Amino acid sequence: MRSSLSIAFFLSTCALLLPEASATQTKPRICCRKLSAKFQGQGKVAYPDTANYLAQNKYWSESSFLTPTCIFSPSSANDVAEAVRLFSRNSCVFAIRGGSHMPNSGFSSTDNGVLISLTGLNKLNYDASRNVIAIGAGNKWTNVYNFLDPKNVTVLGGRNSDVGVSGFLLGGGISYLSNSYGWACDNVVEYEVVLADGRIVYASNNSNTDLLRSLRGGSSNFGVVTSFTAKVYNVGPNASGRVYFPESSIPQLFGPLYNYIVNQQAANPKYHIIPNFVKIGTAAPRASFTQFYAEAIDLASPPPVMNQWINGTIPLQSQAVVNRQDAGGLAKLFGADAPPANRSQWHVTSIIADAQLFQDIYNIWLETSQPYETIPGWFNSIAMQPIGTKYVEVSQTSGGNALGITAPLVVVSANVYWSNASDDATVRQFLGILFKKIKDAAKAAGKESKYEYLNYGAANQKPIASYGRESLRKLAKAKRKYDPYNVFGTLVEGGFKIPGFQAIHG
Ligand SMILES: Cc1cc2nc3c(=O)[nH]c(=O)nc-3n(C[C@H](O)[C@H](O)[C@H](O)COP(=O)(O)OP(=O)(O)OC[C@H]3O[C@@H](n4cnc5c(N)ncnc54)[C@H](O)[C@@H]3O)c2cc1C
Ligand SMILES: *[C@@H]1O[C@H](CO)[C@@H](O)[C@H](O)[C@H]1NC(C)=O
Ligand SMILES: *[C@@H]1O[C@H](CO)[C@@H](O)[C@H](O)[C@H]1NC(C)=O
Ligand SMILES: *[C@@H]1O[C@H](CO)[C@@H](O)[C@H](O)[C@H]1NC(C)=O
Ligand SMILES: *[C@@H]1O[C@H](CO)[C@@H](O)[C@H](O)[C@H]1NC(C)=O
Ligand SMILES: *[C@@H]1O[C@H](CO)[C@@H](O)[C@H](O)[C@H]1NC(C)=O
Ligand SMILES: CC(=O)N[C@H]1CO[C@H](CO)[C@@H](O)[C@@H]1O
Repeated sequence: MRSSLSIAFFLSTCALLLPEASATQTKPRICCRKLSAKFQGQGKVAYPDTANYLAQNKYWSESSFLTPTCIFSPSSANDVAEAVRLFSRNSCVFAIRGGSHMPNSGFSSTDNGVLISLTGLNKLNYDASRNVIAIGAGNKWTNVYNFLDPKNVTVLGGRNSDVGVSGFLLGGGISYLSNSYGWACDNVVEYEVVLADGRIVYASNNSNTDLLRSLRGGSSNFGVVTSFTAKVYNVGPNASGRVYFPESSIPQLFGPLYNYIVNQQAANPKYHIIPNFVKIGTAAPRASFTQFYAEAIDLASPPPVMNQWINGTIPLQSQAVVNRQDAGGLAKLFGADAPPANRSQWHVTSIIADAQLFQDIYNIWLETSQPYETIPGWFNSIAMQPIGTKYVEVSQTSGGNALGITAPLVVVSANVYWSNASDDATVRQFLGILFKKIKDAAKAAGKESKYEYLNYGAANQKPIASYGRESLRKLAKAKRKYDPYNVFGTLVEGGFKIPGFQAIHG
């Protein structure tokens, strides 16, 4: 009954809004012209081959690069409101570019319409009395950390500082402080949002709480978020670093990793680890464990939860790097460590923690990737990141999120880089095969989990569908209320859609 309703609704939406085939070429030009007229003399609308256009049409991964008809660079929520109202009224296709780190082509980029580039929404307003910071949606985490580090406070943000604030927070957000405070999105107390009809609304604990919940995982389906107000934490001195293990040590890691997840994580919320396995070209694989401890520790004698990886019981490949750093500092370090990629693709699933399954997944990954490792520029990694009990608890006490996670799990994600566009199809095929095998192994072990983390999703995945019935029912209800004509499902062609509200392509 629900699905037939949404189909009927959806069809009426199409009739209202989808441009006719013959009009698809001229429509974006008309919208660009109208935008240029509305914002005349303000330098906010840029056309191909101009310096402004080239400056805003940059992506972390070259594979996201497309050629929008024009690029609109707002400097206020009002500017965004004017533009979105214009796009809705004229049925113009548009895309929203935050920090440009999502490597899925056509998500924060478009070939068929106007690109709204949020870079100019770069305000940072720290309110020490309320312990919050209002962050303009065009910021990258670097700007936020540079601003807050001297104040000795921090927020839950990217573990790589080059990542954008917007996409990260709208998909969830795994931060160095998540084991204490949950998903980064659980720490956003207010969203300023431009809806499809051009209204500017606020979603918080006191107003539009259904929108607040929907924006915590609902990505670009409800509006253009122009500002996020996030909780600020007084995190004291801290320690961090990264340790590498050689191939021969890898089998010894899975038992302790399982033990950490089920027995140690909840009791050590200040500790955070990113367990990652890396294969560069035909070189031997290695493990790379990034660590963060949000407290002053004796570096000569680290707490056992950290020491188990760095004291040599499991032989290391290279010296553990454990330094005093602030959260921003480590993220900035790793920002420099992961330079923009030529081509990049993520893929994601989740499992229930199990030591044997970790080992099996590692073996599957190694075996399945072997035939592909001669692809030029090959960098292939797989991470197993625990989402512990705190993540689940915190979202329940901070107004809820849309992710639908009710029990701890482990996010398993692959991230591949390569050089040539001619290898795109082969790499995507590889990731499809790899994740089918991983899911089959999890099922066989009785450890499957449906959740797919949106921010690590490939374009052909459906992460929002993985949030579960209860969450989808609430998302659909909020969708009908805040975007009744499904502008963000149809005119915004790219991005992960809510089932029943996706655009028809082709
Ligand atoms: C090197 C690297 C490191 C990463 N590290 C982490 C990490 O530590 N933790 C983690 O959880 N994730 C991490 N990620 C994943 C990251 O969270 C996602 O790629 C995220 O989507 C990036 O956000 P963005 O604003 O930069 O991306 P964009 O590509 O600009 O946007 C992503 C999506 O969000 C939409 N969107 C962006 N801004 C808005 C807005 N204001 N309103 C409405 N819709 C909007 C876009 O249209 C697009 O669909 C990392 C990614 C990379 C490449
Ligand atoms: C931040 O901490 C440092 C070192 O503890 C201290 O010297 C400095 O005054 C602090 N800054 C602020 C703004 O509190
Ligand atoms: C390494 O640290 C772990 C955890 O504290 C401990 O159990 C182990 O005995 C230590 N090994 C060595 C060689 O110090
Ligand atoms: C890209 O592919 C071409 C043709 O297959 C090859 O000649 C070239 O070396 C590749 N580029 C890189 C950077 O390896
Ligand atoms: C939001 O409301 C919930 C429930 O009333 C409360 O527990 C939580 O602390 C509030 N969060 C904020 C940030 O005010
Ligand atoms: C990869 O990207 C860099 C920087 O953008 C560029 O100089 C180089 O030519 C690209 N390589 C390939 C193979 O496309
Ligand atoms: C966020 C934060 O408080 N980080 C601290 C980490 O430790 C360094 C060095 O002790 C401090 O300078 C940072 O302020």
